[in-house]
Amino acid sequence: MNVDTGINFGSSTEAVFDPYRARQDFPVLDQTVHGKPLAYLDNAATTHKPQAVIDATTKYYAQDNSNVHRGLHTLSERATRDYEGARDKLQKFFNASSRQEVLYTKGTTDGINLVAQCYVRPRVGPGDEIIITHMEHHSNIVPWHMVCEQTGATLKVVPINDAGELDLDAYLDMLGPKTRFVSVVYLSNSLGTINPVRDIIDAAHAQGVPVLLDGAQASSRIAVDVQALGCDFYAMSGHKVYGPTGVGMLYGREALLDDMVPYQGGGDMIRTVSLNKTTYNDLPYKFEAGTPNIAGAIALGIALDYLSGHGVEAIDEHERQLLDYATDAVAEVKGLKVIGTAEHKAGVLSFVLEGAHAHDVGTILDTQGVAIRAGHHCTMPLMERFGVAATARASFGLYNTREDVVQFITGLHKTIELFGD
Ligand code: C6P
Repeated sequence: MNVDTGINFGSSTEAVFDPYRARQDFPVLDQTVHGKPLAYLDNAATTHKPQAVIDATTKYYAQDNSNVHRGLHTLSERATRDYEGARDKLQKFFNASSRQEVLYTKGTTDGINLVAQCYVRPRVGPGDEIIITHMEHHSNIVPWHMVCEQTGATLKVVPINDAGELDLDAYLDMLGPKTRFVSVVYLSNSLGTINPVRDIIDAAHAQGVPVLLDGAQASSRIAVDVQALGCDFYAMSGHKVYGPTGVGMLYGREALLDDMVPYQGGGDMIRTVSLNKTTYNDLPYKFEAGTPNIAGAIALGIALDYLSGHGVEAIDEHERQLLDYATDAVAEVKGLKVIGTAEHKAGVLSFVLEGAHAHDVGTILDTQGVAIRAGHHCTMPLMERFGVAATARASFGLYNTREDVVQFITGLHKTIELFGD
């Protein structure tokens, strides 16, 4: 199928990436688990942090700890400079057209909820439709259930095929005069599918419908340019791009953000407050009530520097090679079925093993020093679609090597040995 995933495959062929060298930047990898070297293959859940990110966090607390935008003293000036400097890095990394379009959040979940409550909720009512897909993370389902309950709007769900690819024709049929919003995952955490987001956005825009992209998994694996994609909102999490937990970004087109009323009130988001009236601050501060995760934001900026230093396209190429290698290897494992075999896929290998529950697979692999995730991965409707309660999932990061994959495959054979034929 000829689809537009928004990825330029042609631009990265010269990049050379050395995971063995990169590993040395991640102190957590230098340990054994149950007497075996750690093979960390749970990067879709969270990525580890390079020393530079850890150092940036320590430096903030050790040298600059202060609130931002408030103090006139030196420490506060330094904290504010670094915190706002990280916003500039986010703007550049995702190519937002201005820093006003870059909002700090707690992460992807927080960003989607903000859009659901501040943009969509006031603009929909009974009979209106919101479109998501069958492969969404709960973070891109539950906020829409809430909006539908609050407003009487209806949730429409784009089906997927057995490979875990969207049915684009069904999507185009679904888009219509009642559609008010589309919210879609760019790269599925449970399947690895990369969705044709450019096609999805173009079709929605042709009907005047705005689109949010859930970029939780895409941001470390695809060089994302929000202007080139044309998305209206883009949500991501710091901890999935080798940065800290508890911080992330919501990109929004300025015209839309300008028109939105914040749903959280408090310090920093105001221009004036009297006892009976508040006027709001300018963008982006209007949506950033309260003291933010200052150290997290600064360290997120450092994580983006780190990613840019290697080049996201080079990292993606490396992860694709590992994914291909692992996919070929598991094809030889008796009784193993891969869930998610999309043509356009990255980063994630989900599977079920005949005769063994995914949790048992995860537990036995842990005894072999291999960290994977087992469960529904916060995608219960997707598990139901594939008729499974759970999958085991190996997900790759920039520091993984072929040795990690070999350790994983060896662990799988051990699992089969323990569970018998
Ligand atoms: N997926 C996983 O193991 P937060 O928790 O806000 O940082 O990210 C939520 C989220 C949203 N969308 C997608 C596609 C995601 O993968 C995630 C987080 C983790 O797959 C934890 S459930």
